Amino acid sequence: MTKKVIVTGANGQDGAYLCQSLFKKGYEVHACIRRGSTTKTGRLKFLDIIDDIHIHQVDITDYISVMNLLKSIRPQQVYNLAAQSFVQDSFNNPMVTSKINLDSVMNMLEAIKTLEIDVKFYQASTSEMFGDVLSDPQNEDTPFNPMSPYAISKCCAHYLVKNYRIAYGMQCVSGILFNHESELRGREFVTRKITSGLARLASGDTVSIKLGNCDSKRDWGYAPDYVEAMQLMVEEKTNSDYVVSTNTIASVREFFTMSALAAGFKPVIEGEGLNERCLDATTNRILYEIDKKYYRPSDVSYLKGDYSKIQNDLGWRPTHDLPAISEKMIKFDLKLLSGSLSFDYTI
Ligand code: NAP
Ligand code: G4F
Repeated sequence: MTKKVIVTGANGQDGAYLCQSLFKKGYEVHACIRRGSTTKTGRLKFLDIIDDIHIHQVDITDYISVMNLLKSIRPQQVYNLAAQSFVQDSFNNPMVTSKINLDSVMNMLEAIKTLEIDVKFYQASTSEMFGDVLSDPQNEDTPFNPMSPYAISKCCAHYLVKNYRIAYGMQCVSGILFNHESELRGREFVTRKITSGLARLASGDTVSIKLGNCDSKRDWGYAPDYVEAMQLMVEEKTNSDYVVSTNTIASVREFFTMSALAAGFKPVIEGEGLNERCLDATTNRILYEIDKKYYRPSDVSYLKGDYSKIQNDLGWRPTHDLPAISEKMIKFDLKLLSGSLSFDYTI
């Protein structure tokens, strides 16, 4: 029998790759997206799967809508990826962030419990929950120390999933995923902001990229690898949470430098703090400058994940290192600007 699966946040970076991967493996994919004045399906169209999956317009913050979705499909698997996922925005909109990131999980779990559906539920937890880290590297036993309304909402959702598992014996797991990027990453996140900005500069534009805290270090992986890890967690018999990461770190500054080299620049960094900037040694043009508006009220300065549990239990490991990811993103952004590729994830 074909397995039915619901993916929320289906037109997000991870959602689109996940729908594609599940469809290729023979699942009946029900993609849940939010209704807007224009319905956003740009990533699903770009991956050429829009006609292969079932699209449902559902606001996951609305219990009745979630209940009706689950009742009508009665899936075997649910991947809950929908979220207000931009940390910086969560400082400006903490209530919306909490509503989307927490209420949606409560709605899903309550509806599954009430309908008594035999379903495995996956929750998109995050390394941001480790926040101001209390041990290094971070693994499944590292205590949480969140530093933003986003991270706090994700901690609450994480504990909710754990509680439904313990209290009601429900099959629900959380993947604690470290940062993962790709050609389909949203432009507000720093990696894509850098690669799309560099492609613009390489194509002749002269307006420099404005960045915030370049000392920040992250454990960056490749999104298509990470959606495979999610599926391994859902397919496994036991209900276990897993860290998914690369166990390698780089600073924002280091990511910028490798991306600038991949775009054909010769980056030279000078100055400190708010006066830091990066020049191209060949043309003397400014590539980036610091703008304090991109600093966060409280930031996470360092994240490094230990993925040995998922490697040992489920055989998962990352297949892309950061220079390879950066190069893919730069090439993609250059093609978009040259017009040889067409993709608009905002529609
Ligand atoms: P993303 O690109 O921002 O996608 C999030 C999706 O959620 C968007 O398509 C958005 O729809 C949808 N959404 C937001 N509010 C909704 C609502 N009320 N009803 C229905 N859909 C709604 O995020 P991502 O990078 O794919 O991440 C997927 C999940 O993993 C998120 O939960 C994120 O917090 C978590 N996560 C991500 C990373 C990472 O590095 N990428 C790491 C750890 C955890 P619109 O397009 O209409 O706004
Ligand atoms: O790319 P970012 O916005 O990603 P962040 O905050 O780490 O969050 C992402 O990863 C999380 C997993 O750990 C996910 F849960 C979350 O949904 C999201 O996908 O920022 C990365 C770092 C930060 O320290 C930030 O302060 O880069 C620093 N940064 C420096 N300049 C900047 C900028 N970030 C952004 N977005 N824009 C800048 O100009």
